[in-house]
Amino acid sequence: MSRVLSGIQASGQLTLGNYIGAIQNFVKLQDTHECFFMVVDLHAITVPQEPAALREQTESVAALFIAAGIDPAKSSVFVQSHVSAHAELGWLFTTMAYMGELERMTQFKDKSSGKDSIGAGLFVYPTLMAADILLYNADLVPVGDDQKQHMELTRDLAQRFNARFGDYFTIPEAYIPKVGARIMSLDDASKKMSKSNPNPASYIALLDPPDVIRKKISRATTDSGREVKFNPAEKPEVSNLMSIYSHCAGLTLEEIEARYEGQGYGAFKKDLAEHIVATLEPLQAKYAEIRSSGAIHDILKQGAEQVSVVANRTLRDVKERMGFVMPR
Ligand code: AQP
Repeated sequence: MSRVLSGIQASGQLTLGNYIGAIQNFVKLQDTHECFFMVVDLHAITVPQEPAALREQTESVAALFIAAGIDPAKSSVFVQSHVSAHAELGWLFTTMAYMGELERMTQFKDKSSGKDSIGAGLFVYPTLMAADILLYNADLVPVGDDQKQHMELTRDLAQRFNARFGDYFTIPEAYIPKVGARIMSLDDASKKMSKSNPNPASYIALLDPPDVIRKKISRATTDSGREVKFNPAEKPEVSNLMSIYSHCAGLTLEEIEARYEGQGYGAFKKDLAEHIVATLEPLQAKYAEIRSSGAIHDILKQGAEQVSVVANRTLRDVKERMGFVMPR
């Protein structure tokens, strides 16, 4: 059975973008693959995090995984920092990566642009991500479109290691959904919807109450036209809302166009908000149950124990191949 590894940063409240672009696919893949899903906290601190917020976000992401349908009996769910091999292999890959290739990463350029002081962690983020994936010799990595470049670097680092130290790593493939791989901001369709965007009106958080969702959708930017048509080049805002609609209502884009022909944006937005509310309500109810039961700690402990066996074996093999003296 081929192996899947993916994760989500504990860097804020999860958004509908994380759900459509990532979590929904995680849930599907667990029936056909051996799955490892992690809450990524070591990456989250590449931008400053308040300790209390980091703690809360980490538990919240883990509980949302379970609430969305990831089943700990089928998949291993764990926190990145609970498995110290991630940080250690990350360092080994940092020594093998070139400054030039890290400088080319668009996520680094986006997140560092306009900042006076840029954390070194943000720069070496992709080498830690490569370690996350290669520690488990994952075959498939479900990610949104924005992670394509990091995936290419992971493949390059795996090949570089194999060429220098002998064939060891599986070269992983990115698994990018055809629709929904990039859900855009509600206030600016040129930017992807992001949980760390300081403007909460730019995203739908998975835990937003129904009235907040309705308000955010009613205020979402559209254009001066009135046609509900899917045309990302000319109507990026409406097309983005249509992608969200399609995911939440289970309708094709053509069906949505037909349904709102000649009706303008008002009715479309009103229905869209209700479809989002209906999609998130069961997830929110399950989330509240999981949080109040405290079960998440046991799930994470069990997950870390399961994956550590694989991770520690990989780290030992890698260090031996690189020439480290192993303790006897
Ligand atoms: N807008 C999006 N549309 C589709 N997929 C998305 N993903 C994120 N945003 C969208 C996918 O969610 C997974 C987890 O992402 P992450 O938290 O590890 O990092 P990210 O891609 O940087 O996500 P955010 O929400 O934008 O986080 P911040 O704001 O902290 O940087 C990935 O598979 C990603 O593709």
